[in-house]
Amino acid sequence: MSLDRELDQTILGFADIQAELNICKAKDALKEIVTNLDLTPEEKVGLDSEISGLESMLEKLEKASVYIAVFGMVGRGKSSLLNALLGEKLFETGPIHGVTKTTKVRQWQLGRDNSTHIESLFTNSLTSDKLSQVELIDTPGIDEVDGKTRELMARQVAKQADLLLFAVAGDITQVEYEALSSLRDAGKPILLVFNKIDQYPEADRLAIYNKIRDERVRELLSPDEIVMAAASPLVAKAVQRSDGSLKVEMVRGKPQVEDLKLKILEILDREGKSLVALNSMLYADDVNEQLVRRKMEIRSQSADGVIWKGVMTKAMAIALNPVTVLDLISGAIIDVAMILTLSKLYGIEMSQSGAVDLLQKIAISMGGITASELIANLGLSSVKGLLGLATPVTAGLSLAPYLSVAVTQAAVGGLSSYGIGQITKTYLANGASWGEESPKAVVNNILVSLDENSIMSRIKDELINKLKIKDFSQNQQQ
Ligand SMILES: Nc1nc2c(ncn2[C@@H]2O[C@H](COP(=O)(O)OP(=O)(O)OP(=O)(O)O)[C@@H](O)[C@H]2O)c(=O)[nH]1
Ligand SMILES: [Mg+2]
Repeated sequence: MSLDRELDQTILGFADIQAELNICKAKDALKEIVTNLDLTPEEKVGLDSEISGLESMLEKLEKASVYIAVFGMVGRGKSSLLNALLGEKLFETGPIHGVTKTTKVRQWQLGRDNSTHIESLFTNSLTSDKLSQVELIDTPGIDEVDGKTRELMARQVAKQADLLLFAVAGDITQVEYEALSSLRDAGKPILLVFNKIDQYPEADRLAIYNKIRDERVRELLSPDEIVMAAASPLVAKAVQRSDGSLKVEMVRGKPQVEDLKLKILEILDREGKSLVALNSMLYADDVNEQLVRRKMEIRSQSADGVIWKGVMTKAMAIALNPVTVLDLISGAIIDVAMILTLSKLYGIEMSQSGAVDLLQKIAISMGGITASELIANLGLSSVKGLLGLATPVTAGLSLAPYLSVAVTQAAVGGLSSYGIGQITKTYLANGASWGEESPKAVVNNILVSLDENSIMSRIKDELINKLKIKDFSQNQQQ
């Protein structure tokens, strides 16, 4: 059997090493590779941070919990806003000021049984998913408790929260400004929610909004941190009197909190908490189309982030690892970790052996850039192996040719992970199915659509940057 075939077997004949492939061991294996390499501290930092990045991502996915707290003066609709987000009246509300006396927490329930078409794609997998949750924290009005206690309470809650909402119901007062300003000090993302907009005619509402934005909170908040809502709007309804005549009555209408939901989602995404947000929002009621589309976009962006992380981890491992066979094994471990991470992102339960199977299937369908091809076509393995084994990576003079080979090889390895990642993403987005077509056709379509050159040069650039290889581009051109 040729060496290339043997290597392919190593990758594809995973049955034997499946047992080894749990995430912990993968991490250990990667760490060991790093430790055993004769690397400069600088090089180590690069690889270490990649590995721990992937690690912490996995951990976060495993036990992520996000806290969103609402603040504001009494009666501004804090509890109503949270209820509107929940789609359920879990927090007590009422016209008398000071309804909420103490801080209360409720979980934003997942897995509600009111799925729309797109939601149902994920339903099976998510209902049993204890992964991520969003906790909503309601607080008493800031003018309900005395100054010192208020300050202390607010600060404590703000410290635990990942996102702060501040509810107002019109132009903001001095007390509100001061509270907002001290909350800003907590260093958490804040949304100022202008609630009860149904109480103002359109023109007034805009005037107030503009005033808040341009005059009141200019120094504290950027315009996109302000959002309008009506948590519990009053709407006119015609009702029939007993004598048959009609009268108009004000009743509670449907909450308008879509903009708020979108903003929350955007912020959590920016803070690297999108997964959690996605899962919950996906199952919150009244998810409108816009929200669903945005969620799909964000999910896709997060997936691309995960893929890129996998790509660079793989590229780094290959670039810094002088033993080709190990490259492939650790490379496969990284791919498996990437697949598992993506499956969690898409809320699709997948065991490690499931991930290995999927990788195997993809690798077979990919053909073109499987491991053996990557080594054989470039004819780099021996060069790299020789250089890598003969001299420590850091041995001055030999570094440049080694790196030039290593970086190219790493980029090819990274490219294959990129392909694997994109294919996995498509598969998962389709509800863990290849759809109408054969896996091979799906894989081919995706591979054809990849701009290999630009992906490879992006990997190389980032790699060179990470390894802090100076003058490398000159070497490469010679
Ligand atoms: N018209 C209108 N009324 C609202 C809206 N949101 C809340 N309300 C009403 O405002 C009153 C106060 O709402 P809550 O949610 O209890 O306000 P809160 O800020 O939690 O009040 P405290 O707990 O007392 O500090 C209730 O009667 C709500 O029905 C809204 O968007 N429009
Ligand atoms: Mg309340």
